[in-house]
Amino acid sequence: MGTEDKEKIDLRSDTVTLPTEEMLEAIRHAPLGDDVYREDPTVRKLEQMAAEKMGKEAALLVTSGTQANLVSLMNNTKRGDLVFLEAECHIYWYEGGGISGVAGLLPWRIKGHWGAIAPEDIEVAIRPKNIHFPEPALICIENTHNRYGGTIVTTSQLHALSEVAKRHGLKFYMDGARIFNASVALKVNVKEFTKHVDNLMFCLSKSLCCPVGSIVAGDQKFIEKARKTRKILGGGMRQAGVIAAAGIVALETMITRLEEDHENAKRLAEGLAKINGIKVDLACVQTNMVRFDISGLGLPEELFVQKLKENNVLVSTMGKNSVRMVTHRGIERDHIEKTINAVETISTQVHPEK
Ligand code: TLP
Repeated sequence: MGTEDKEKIDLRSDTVTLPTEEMLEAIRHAPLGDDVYREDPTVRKLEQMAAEKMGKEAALLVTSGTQANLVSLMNNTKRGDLVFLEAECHIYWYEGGGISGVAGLLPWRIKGHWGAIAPEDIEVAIRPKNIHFPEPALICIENTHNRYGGTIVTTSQLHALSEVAKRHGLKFYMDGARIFNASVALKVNVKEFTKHVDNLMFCLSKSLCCPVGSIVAGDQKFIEKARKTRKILGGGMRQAGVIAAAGIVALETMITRLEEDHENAKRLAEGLAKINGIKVDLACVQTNMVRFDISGLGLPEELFVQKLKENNVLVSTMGKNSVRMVTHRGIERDHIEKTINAVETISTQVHPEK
């Protein structure tokens, strides 16, 4: 949670997490060098650890999840190519249109079920070679899926999509910003997810609590090219060991605790589901997010957010009548109960008769 006000329950995102004491200590003592010259030993160590964890040949530290996606999009394609992605994905919704504006790609959105695109829907979208058509190059999947409320694309769904990609000579990429949440929730090694994709990214700066940073992982050639692309995009960093040091601690200590966040999200969702005017699909609550519908309250979402803020609970909206709460380190059971009570109070204010 933010430092400025300890009373606030900040459920807007897991990006608000602060580094742990151990991370700050590691940053203080990290051996450093110029990483553009590849002379930062701490960055090298993190990249090697990350590659091993992901079961890929190599990895690259980048500044953010958005930069990781952009570098990967550019690396897997050439300008003018077509990219298949799920209709609600982060790349399309929240990355400033970089997929087209910077990478020069044509996004082809396919509506999925809770973030998983049906392989047959991609098959239908792929057209035969023809002088009129843009060249299809890449399939992107997001795991866990943000706008569906942290839902998991399972390993068998990934396998089926990878078969389509192979059959049509397409690359397969995963925005795995929260892939460790999926791995912990399903109790399967993260490599069971990553083995199906050619390359991927994950974020250090979300529920793993690092202050900055994401990782791109793939084969040697891909990562070599990504290093150049990152430089072009202004992401070549110098003594980046100060970032990597926290990343190493995150990979060593912050993964298994995600289970707590998932339990808290479940408890939160169950509590919210009982409140008059709130609709939650409990089956969607699979990791550390709760997305719910407030249309039954008859309040515009901005007003609902404002009222919660007055009760010291910060949340974010995901569109009309839709609200998102994200659990993370620093959110305890007590905060969950207080949040449920705050929503209940709002509901009683707008529906006093019930
Ligand atoms: N998501 C943020 C906001 O941008 C919405 C959040 O609070 O959830 N992929 C996925 C699936 C993401 O959820 C995010 C961030 C990113 C990429 C981008 O990461 P950053 O913020 O590091 O650029």
